[in-house]
Parts: sequence; structure tokens; C-alpha cells
Amino acid sequence: MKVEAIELHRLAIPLVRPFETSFGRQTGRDVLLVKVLTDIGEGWGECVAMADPFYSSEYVAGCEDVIRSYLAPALLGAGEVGAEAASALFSGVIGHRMAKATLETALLDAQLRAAETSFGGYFGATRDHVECGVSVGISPTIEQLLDEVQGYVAQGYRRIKLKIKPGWDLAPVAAVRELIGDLPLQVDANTAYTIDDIPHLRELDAFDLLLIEQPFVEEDIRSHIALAAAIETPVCLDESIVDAALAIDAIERGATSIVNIKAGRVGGYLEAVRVHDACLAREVPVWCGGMLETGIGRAANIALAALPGFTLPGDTSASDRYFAEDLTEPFVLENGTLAVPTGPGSGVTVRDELVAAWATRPVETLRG
Ligand code: SMG
Ligand code: MG
Repeated sequence: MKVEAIELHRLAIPLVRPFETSFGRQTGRDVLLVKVLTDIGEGWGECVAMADPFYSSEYVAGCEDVIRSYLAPALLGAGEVGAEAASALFSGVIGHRMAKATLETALLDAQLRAAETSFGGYFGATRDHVECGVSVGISPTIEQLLDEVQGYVAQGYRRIKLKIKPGWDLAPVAAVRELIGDLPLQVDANTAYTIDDIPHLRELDAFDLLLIEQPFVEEDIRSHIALAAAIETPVCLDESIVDAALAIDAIERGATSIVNIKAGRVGGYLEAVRVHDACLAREVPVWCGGMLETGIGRAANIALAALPGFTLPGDTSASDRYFAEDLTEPFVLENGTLAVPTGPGSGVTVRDELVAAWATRPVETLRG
């Protein structure tokens, strides 16, 4: 295909309830969408970066700038290009994986819509529904946390993930474990601990957790190896896994025995499939992470989560977990699962009127 123009859309979308992690509290999403206009049709991509560089070094305004200044000009000047060629085309730019993933996904959407192939079909999905978990933020009180968790259990979620940080870990985990009986439970620290906390983190072994996710900083593989050797609860990396080679290295060194796959973090869905394949070959279970995506990103995540190595429920919750109204037709929980879209490309239709209504500034159109 040939990319004729790239539209940058910037939106503000309120969350149905605040979401608090070890690094901050969020009440809305600052969303960057890209739409590629090509000679074979259009495609959408959603940038998963957060408004601030607190989860990872990338952030929305930075992604927008790197797309505008580097990635879009490369694509608009490339002539004939397929989604599979995007990462090589962008390879001169170091890092900025979430920005690269946004454009690659839009290209893939346009390409697969034209080919009448779904994301799931293209990725190699083997299921038509995926099991869903839900990520639960840090609460003002344990009572409020239990109330929120109870609501998700009642909706049918198959697994609960609790955000933890120093001072909000053993007590809330104990209370939730008591509330939910043997429903699968896991925790995510978003890098809030240090190697000195290993004796404390070992106390989590009492709660029969599926895993503990990313206790230490992204670059600190060594401390994760030490924790994995000291604790019975499996250690799972999120922020640290930025590509398939790193996943293989972390697995072989004993830093992670389960992997959270997020396409944005690894530079796109094509690399995400490679991470999946590498883990499957090593019998390491994977699950699909989430970045509070709207229906646009959620559709692609659900297609990814339908691959055979995704044996644990993902952070692939229903649209109403975060949004009163979604940018696409809503994803609705069915017996704790979501249906994998089957239509061409992402399989969802972007609601142009909502994109316009929630815009925080006029659409910017980039041309070669
Ligand atoms: O999409 O349900 C979702 C969010 C899941 O907890 C979630 N994501 O570290 O895994 C993670 C976080 C990153 C975003 S926190 C603002
Ligand atoms: Mg995480």
C-alpha cells in the first residue's frame, strides 16, 4: 500500500472511576489516535502511552512528537510499504516503541481490511473467546477495595489483579483472598520495591497468588532473578520486556517464569507475536496486558490474547471497566470472556462522532 496521509487525533476520555497505581492516580485518558489514509483504504492505531512518563519513559505528547517529526515522514516518503516493513523503516529511531506500535497497528488495520482478514486470523488466533481478568487500583480503604472487587466478581471476571506498593500489599491481598476464595489472584507493583524488600515480598507466598508482576525497576533484571530464587510465587515481568530477545534473556536467566505481553511496550503486534512464540517454545505461559485501551486498542489485544500461548486471563476487561461510552461498539463480558472480533482488520468500527466530540484540538493531517 502507499500511505497518502496520516491524521493525528488527540482526545480526552473520562474514566468511570479513578485508577491508582504505585506511580499515580488517573481520572481520565489522554488518547492519541492515528489514522492512516492509504491507496487501499484506512486504518486506525491507538497509542497506549500514558499522559506522563511514569509507567515507562514514553508519554503521549512525546509519542506524538516522534511520530510527527520522524516516523510519519519516514512512512510518507517510503512509497509502497506493508505493515511488516514498518519496524525496519523506523529502526533508525531508537526506542519509542509505543509510538512505532501506533503506526504499525494502523498500517496493519488498513492492510488487513483491504485483504478481508481479521487481526486474529493474521496473528494465528486459535480461540473465539478469551478469558478476562480485571486490574484493580489502589483504594483509599480496604473496605472500598473489597466493594470494588466484589462488583467485578459478580460481573464474572475470571481473575483479579491488585495493584500493590509498599504500605498497600499484605493487608489488602489478605482481605481480597478471603473475599474471593479460590478465584485466581495476582499482584502488580509497577516497580515500587527494591531488592531489600525481598523478605517482605516473600510473605505474599501465603496467599496462593498466580504471580507477582514487576516488583523492581525495568532495567533491574538481577533483583528479579534474586526474588524468583527466594519466593514460591512466580515472578512475571511487564515493564522490563521490551522485545522478544529481552524476553528470552530474562527467561533463560531465571528472572521471569510468566510474561505479560503488551504490544505497545514491545513496538507493535508483530513483535508481540514473536514474544508469544518465544515463550510458547520455552513453555512459559503468557497473558495479555492492558493500558486502559479504548475499543480500538482493546480489539487488537483480544485478537492477540486468542493465540495458543495465552493460557492465563489477561487485563482484557470489558469496555465498561473504564468507559461509560467506548470509541467503538462496546466489548461486553460474556461469562467472564470477550468474543474475539472476526471482521476485517481490528474488526471494530470507530465512532467518528465520539472522536470529534472528545477531541481536545483540531485534527492534524500530515502529508508527504
Ligand atoms: O487496561 O486494564 C487495563 C490496565 C491494566 O494494570 C494495568 N496496566 O502495569 O500492567 C500494568 C498497568 C499499566 C497501566 S497503569 C496506568
Ligand atoms: Mg503491569
